Amino acid sequence: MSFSADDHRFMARALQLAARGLYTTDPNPRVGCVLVRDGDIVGEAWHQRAGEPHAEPLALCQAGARAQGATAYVTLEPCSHFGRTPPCADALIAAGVSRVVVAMQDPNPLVAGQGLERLQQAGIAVECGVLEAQATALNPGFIQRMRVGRPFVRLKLAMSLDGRTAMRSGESQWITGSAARADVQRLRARSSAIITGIDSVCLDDPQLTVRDPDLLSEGTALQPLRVVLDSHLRLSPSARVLQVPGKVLLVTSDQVAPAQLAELASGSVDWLALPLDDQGRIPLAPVLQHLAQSCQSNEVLVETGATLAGSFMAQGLVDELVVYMAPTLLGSDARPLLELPLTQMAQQQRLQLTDVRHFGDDLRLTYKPLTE
Ligand code: AOF
Ligand code: ZN
Repeated sequence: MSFSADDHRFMARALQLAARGLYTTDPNPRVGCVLVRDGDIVGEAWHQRAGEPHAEPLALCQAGARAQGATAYVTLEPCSHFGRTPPCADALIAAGVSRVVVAMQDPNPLVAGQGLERLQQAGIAVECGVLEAQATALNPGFIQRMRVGRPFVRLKLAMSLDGRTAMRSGESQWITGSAARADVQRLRARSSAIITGIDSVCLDDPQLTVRDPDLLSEGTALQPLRVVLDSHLRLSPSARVLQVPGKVLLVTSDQVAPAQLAELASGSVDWLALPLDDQGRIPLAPVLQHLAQSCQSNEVLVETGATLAGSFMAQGLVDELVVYMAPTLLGSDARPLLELPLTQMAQQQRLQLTDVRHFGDDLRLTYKPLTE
């Protein structure tokens, strides 16, 4: 299907609007909508929060009677189901739009093509696929959760020019500068959950919250669920992850007795007990499955040390690797980027470089791990 320059232009605008929901729509996708009549935008909106109206009814409300005969540009197929809100496909039909252009189908099995079908049956011209790659990139977590029942996993690491992440003692604060750390705040804010390991918690006592005043001043950024992998429940009741407001999920071995949790338990701490794998470690795939299925987690950020980070990578569970490289040398005694037990060139993990930027004096390198 070929799309006109106007189709591209108006869908680009709808994508720009959708991106305004980057930090707020969770667990819903980020969606934008533009209504155009006779070449003029007569309504435009984006979905802001789950439970609140979707992008289409907001744009229709702005357009009023001018929606009659208009073209609707939507970054995701309009929904056809009664969720927390009524079907958007019905709202578009009722408003009398004559054409609907969407960037991509909704992977939600409750919709999955049925929204487009309903519009077509009502006699509306429907086209799908304009700027599809950009629309997909906006919601990697929602799409992966709907398609395969797993969140999109982003592994974030900070290293020196010589590829080191911490001193032998474990000391690692700070390698990167303030601009890179502000960028990490944005990665946290767009994530549904942050996973870390008990060793990192013991060593750095992180809060793992969004604290950037720019993100909080809008009053909109949601705090991610903080997930601590702690097989033998070594977490101290005074750890900062437990002191700051927000939800924590503790993942332990199923051999940990519920009574052991009593000291840590509060309304904001949930517990997931799993049988350990044959190497005595928490199995990572079931943790991710739990996050997708029980917590509706779309994007998950892994912020942890070289050992757990290496396990995520070795098990093929990383969808995106984000490495901040600081202009410093930590020396050959310092810890490596990742613990990966490789011995032959044939075992190397190839990556595709997808983005490079700098934040202050630090470089941010984004990679997609390649599978053979
Ligand atoms: C749209 N437009 O702006 C969004 C859509 O519980 P609800 O009612 O908010 O429905 C959530 C589902 O609706 C979500 O899983 C996804 O399939 C779709 N999101 N659809 O037509 C929107 N945000
Ligand atoms: Zn909808």
